[in-house]
Amino acid sequence: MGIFNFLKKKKADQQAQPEVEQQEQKLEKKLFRTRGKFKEGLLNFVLGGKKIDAELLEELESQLIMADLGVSATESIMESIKSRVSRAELSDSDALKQALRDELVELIRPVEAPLEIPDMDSPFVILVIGVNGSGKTTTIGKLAKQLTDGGKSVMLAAGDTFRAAAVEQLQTWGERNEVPVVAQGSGADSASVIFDALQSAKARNIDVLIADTAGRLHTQDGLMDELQKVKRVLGKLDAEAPHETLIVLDGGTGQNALSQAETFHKVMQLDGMVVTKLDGTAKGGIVFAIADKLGIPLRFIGVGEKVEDLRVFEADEFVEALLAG
Ligand SMILES: Nc1nc2c(ncn2[C@@H]2O[C@H](COP(=O)(O)OP(=O)(O)OP(=O)(O)O)[C@@H](O)[C@H]2O)c(=O)[nH]1
Ligand SMILES: [Mg+2]
Repeated sequence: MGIFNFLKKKKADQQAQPEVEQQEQKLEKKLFRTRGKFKEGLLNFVLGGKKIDAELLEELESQLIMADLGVSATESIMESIKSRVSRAELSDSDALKQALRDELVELIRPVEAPLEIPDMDSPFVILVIGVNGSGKTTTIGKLAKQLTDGGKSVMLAAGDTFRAAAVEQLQTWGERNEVPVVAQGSGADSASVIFDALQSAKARNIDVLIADTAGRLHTQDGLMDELQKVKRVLGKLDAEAPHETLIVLDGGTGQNALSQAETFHKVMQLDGMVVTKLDGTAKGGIVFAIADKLGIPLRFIGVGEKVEDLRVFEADEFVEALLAG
């Protein structure tokens, strides 16, 4: 069983107990601001038993766009809702709300695919990429802690050699969680740091190596070249590595996050995504836009700065939390 399925199972086992119900509510709490933005207008205007007519549907459409869902995700939802209206399946606003909920879940269900870390002879390598400030290093720290708590041995590679502070930030996370960090001085070659780390992880029988990378270099092309080089060099030690190329996106940046993911995907072929800062003023709709456009597994969402604020993404739970109250 993959470690995150193990964590999910643990959660399911506990579900009957009231204390875990509180945990469930936590996501709602965490998404409190995002929910405000997302629901503002979206559901409120449907309240009050308004008749479902063309005007109301048009209003719904523009609210979805404003919530950051983007045009194509909005269109796919509206198409389905309109056809249900024309079949007279949605007679009142409650039915419309339920339909909206269902459509939202359906849109993101395909990207609900938790990270599975299989038992292997050599380390499972996670290469973490994304623009500066998106939350890469923080996400690595949280992930490292969750994995070690789940019984995996973890090593970190300080592949963001662009900023001296980046190495220190990763080392702090490492010390806090008693996880070894492989680093060279700032200005070192990122690919060579990560290569050394994989060699060392192999020698020490480490289960998971997580590599941090820079989010910004002097030029965007320079960054993409560097990331490709990291991938190439890792391939020399293990043809399958990196096993997971994981992009971290700041949910607060709206449609920018989508275009970043597209750019990185073209160059690096992403295996998974993390959307962070959904506890902030993000509108939340970006998760739907990304799911619709890219269809890449959304492994985790970040809803705060604590270790437990990195959560396995679950479509139902996410929509419930966004529309709660
Ligand atoms: N509220 C909130 N803050 C977050 C979350 N994830 C990351 N942050 C914060 O976002 C800021 C940037 O995070 P980093 O992890 O340093 O981002 P990075 O991608 O490593 O940035 P660079 O190293 O500059 O490329 C930090 O202050 C984090 O604490 C989240 O889910 N919620
Ligand atoms: Mg960083």
